[in-house]
Amino acid sequence: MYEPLNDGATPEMSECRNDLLGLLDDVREAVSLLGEDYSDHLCDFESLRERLTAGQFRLAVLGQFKRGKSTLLNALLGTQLLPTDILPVTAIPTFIGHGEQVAVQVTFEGDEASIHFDSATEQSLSDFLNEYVTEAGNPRNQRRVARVEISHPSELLQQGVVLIDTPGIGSTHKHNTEVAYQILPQCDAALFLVSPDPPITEVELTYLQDIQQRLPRTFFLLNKVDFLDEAERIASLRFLADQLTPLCDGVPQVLPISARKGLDARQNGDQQGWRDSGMLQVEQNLIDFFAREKQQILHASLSRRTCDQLNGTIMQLKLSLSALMLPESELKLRIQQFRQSLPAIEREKEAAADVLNGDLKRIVKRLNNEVEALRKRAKEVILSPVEDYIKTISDTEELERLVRESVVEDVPMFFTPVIREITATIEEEATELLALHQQRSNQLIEQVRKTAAELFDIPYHAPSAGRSYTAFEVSGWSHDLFISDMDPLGQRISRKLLTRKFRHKRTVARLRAEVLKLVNQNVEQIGWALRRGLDESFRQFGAELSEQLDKTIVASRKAMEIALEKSASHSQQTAATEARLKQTLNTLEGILETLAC
Ligand SMILES: Nc1nc2c(ncn2[C@@H]2O[C@H](COP(=O)(O)OP(=O)(O)OP(=O)(O)O)[C@@H](O)[C@H]2O)c(=O)[nH]1
Ligand SMILES: [Mg+2]
Repeated sequence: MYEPLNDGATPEMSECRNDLLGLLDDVREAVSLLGEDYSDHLCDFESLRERLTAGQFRLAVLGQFKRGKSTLLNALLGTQLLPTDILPVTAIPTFIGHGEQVAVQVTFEGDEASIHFDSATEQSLSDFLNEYVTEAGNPRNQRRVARVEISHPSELLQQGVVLIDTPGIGSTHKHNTEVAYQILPQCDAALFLVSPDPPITEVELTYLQDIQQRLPRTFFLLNKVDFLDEAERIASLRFLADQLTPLCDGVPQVLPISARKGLDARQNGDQQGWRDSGMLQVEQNLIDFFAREKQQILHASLSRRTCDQLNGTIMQLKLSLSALMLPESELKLRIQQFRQSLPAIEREKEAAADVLNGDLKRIVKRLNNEVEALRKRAKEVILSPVEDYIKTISDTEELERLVRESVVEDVPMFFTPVIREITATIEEEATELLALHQQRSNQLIEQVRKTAAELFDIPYHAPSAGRSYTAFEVSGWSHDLFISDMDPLGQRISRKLLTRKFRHKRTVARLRAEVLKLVNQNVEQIGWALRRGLDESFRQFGAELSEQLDKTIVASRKAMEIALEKSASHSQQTAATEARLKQTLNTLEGILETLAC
């Protein structure tokens, strides 16, 4: 349905993608020879291939009902297209991808033919959507809609990004909550929306926990800040940060926005209004994120899923082959033994997670020491020319001007190389630590496979190399992040009230305090970004490992159950079937080796 115009991939990324595509084609060909028993596996590989060809990166807007998810997407698209209301509205996930013109496609469960709708008027498109995606138009999904896709010419979507509008959780429509959970495996990253009315709830925090476990990246937005005055806005952001911090293992960045004001501004071509609504910042962050990380996250996540699925299929093949030789009673006994081995593996998994957390704490402590050393150095370097001016310049206005100029220049000049330096040190340490964890976790996964393999007398070969891990990265540094503006207040008051000499003395004291404050703010900002990068990397890493292990266990168990079924039905496997299984097994093992995961 969508046209991926330009997926923003570098030539290296395109080459990687083509390689993966080629491998998936080979897998498809090999697995399709295996017939019905492996049709699930075939579907999984097909859908991976589709994702890869479309180059689609799926960013979902998630949150409680009525937080303004659909309004936010309308603002980003610059049109009142998705239905919004004060009552729970969105009932069907709606995928929005790039296309030359606005059009809607509705696909149904079962045999019903899909509907394509395009129209020149925004209103008729919106009315059409109302009938299919809203609770009012399509209560409890009576129309059996499987999927709604919108194509839209928005620039934001040009690089193969698909935005997903989702039903809100927590309303009286329980099925909406279910759908909001079910959509998670189809997403690559999330925009999590909350608002101050009421503040974040327990239900949202539980949902967020699930999101954090499954998705490598979540952005946080506090919507509807147009309801708040400045003090309320600060209090709301602080409260939200307090609530989110334990779940994010660090203080997350939350952008305050008004999606409604943003939408109004977009529709009226009001640039200042767009900026004031906070939506410009959201848009820029997203564009930045898509340019920097989209391809990497997508490729990594699809390669990982391909490896996981290949491992599952290979395991099933091996077990099928082994089960051919075993009597049913013996097979049952071995399945039971496998189950009994799982609690010990679960305990080891918990222990590995504890070690990972401990390492994160240690590295954060080291970082804090580095940040304190940086604070000391920054004070010396940035305050020193200021002190020189204070000693030599007696004209108060001139002093003020020179100090300001020097600070604006010195802050980025000092901090740019320093950030690079600290980042490199921390990156190196984090990468080393994570590589060790990777090894431990590979061993654990191997243990599951080995247990199953030994129980079923399958010759066992450990994979030649584990994946190397280099994902730690401090995200989002740019020069805009340096704070180099000093507080302009104070000067006018003192000019009126104080004598010249006294005024100069007061100005000197104020300038020193302001420069010091500025240094501290910058240092805090750097520390915060690095801590966040660490938290994010370790969290993502832990979640990935846990998922890999769980998948291995499920795949092994399923393979055994299928084998048992076969054995129970006494199906006579011919030599030809056995040969076919073996041949496919060889092909898939070769492909897995090429993928090196
Ligand atoms: N004041 C204010 N109202 C907003 C803002 N954003 C959305 N709203 C209003 O909040 C209500 C809910 O907005 P929707 O976009 O439908 O919310 P949703 O999260 O998509 O809701 P569900 O689809 O039911 O989960 C509507 O009346 C919007 O006009 C905002 O920034 N400020
Ligand atoms: Mg909605």
